[in-house]
Amino acid sequence: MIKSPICDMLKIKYPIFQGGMAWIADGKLAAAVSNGGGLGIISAMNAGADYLKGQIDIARSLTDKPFGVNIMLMSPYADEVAEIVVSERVPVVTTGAGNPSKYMQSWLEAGITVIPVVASVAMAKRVERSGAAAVIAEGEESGGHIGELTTMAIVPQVCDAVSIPVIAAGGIADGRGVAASFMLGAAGVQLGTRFLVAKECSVHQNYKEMVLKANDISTVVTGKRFGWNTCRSIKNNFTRNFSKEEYAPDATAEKIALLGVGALRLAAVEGDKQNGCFLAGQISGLVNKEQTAAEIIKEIFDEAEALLKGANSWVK
Ligand code: TUI
Repeated sequence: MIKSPICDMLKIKYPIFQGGMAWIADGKLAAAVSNGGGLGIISAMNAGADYLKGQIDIARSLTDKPFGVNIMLMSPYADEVAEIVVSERVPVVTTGAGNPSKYMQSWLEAGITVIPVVASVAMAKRVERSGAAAVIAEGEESGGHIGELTTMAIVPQVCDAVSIPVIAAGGIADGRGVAASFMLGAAGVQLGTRFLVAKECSVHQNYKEMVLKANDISTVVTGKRFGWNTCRSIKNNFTRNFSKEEYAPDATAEKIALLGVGALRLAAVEGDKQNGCFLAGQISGLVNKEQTAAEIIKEIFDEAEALLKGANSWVK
C-alpha cells in the first residue's frame, strides 16, 4: 500500500488529488473521487458564491469524506468565494493562477488546509512563508493555465526549496507518473485530464471524445504572446484561429482577451468541437478509456505500487 504524509494530513486513503478543472470539476465529480479514496476538488471557476455553495451541498450529499475547493485567483469572484469556503468550513482549499497571500490569514484562522498550485520555486517559498500546508508544483504538461517549467524540472527544485510536502502535477496519468513523482521527491500527485473522462464527470461527451481520441501531439499552447493567459488545450479550429489572431501584426492584448471569452463553456457544456476551448494535458494520448473515479484511482495505485516494488531491479 502506498502511503505518504499527505494521507495523514488530509485523512485520505491514496495521495491523489483531482485537479480543480473550470466548468468540469463539480460537486458530483469531487464526491466520486473522494469516495474512491482520493481528494476530490470542486472548481469555483469564474462563478459566484451561489454556484459554489450549491456544488458544496451536492458533494456533501454524496460523500462524508473530505474534499477541497479550488479557487482560480484570476476570477472576478475570488473575494466572495474566498468567504464561502470559510463559512462552509471546507476542509481543503487549493488555489491557482496567482498569489493567494491576501486570503491566507482568514483561511488559516478558519482551520482550512491551504495547498496552492505554484509554477515556480519563488512562489512555493512565498506560500510556505504565509502558512500553506503543502504545495502543488505544476509543470507545463498540464492542461489549462500553465507556467514555463516542466514537471520533471519544477518538482525536485520545489522539493529542495520548501520543507512542506509537495504534490506533483502536469503530465501524470497512470502509475508510471505516480512512481516517477515519488522519485522526484513528491508526496502525492494531482491529475486532471484522466479524471475528465471519469464516468461521474458531467462534462459534455464530445469533450471526453476529444481527450480519448487525442494523441501525443494533440495539444497546443496559446496565449504566450501577451503573457497573462497561457493555456494548453486540444488543437482544433479555436486554437488555430487564436494562434493566427495572436500573432497577427495588428494584434493587441485587449483584442486577444476577447477571443477566449465563453470558449471554455462552449467546450464543456455545449460540446462545440469547432469553437470550444478544450483544455487538456499533454498526456491526453495516454487517456484511452472511461472508468469510474474509484477504478481510475485503484488502477493507478496498483500500477505504481508494482513499479516501486520492482524499482530495485535496476540496482546491482
Ligand atoms: O490554474 C490553473 N489552471 C487553469 S485555471 C483555468 S480557468 C481560466 N479561465 C480563463 C482564463 C484563464 C484560465 C484553466 N486552467 N493551474 C494552476 C496554475 N497556477 N498553473 C500555473 C499557476 C500559477 C501561475 C502563476 C500559480 C501562481 C502564479 O503566480 C504568479 C504570480 O507571481 O502572481
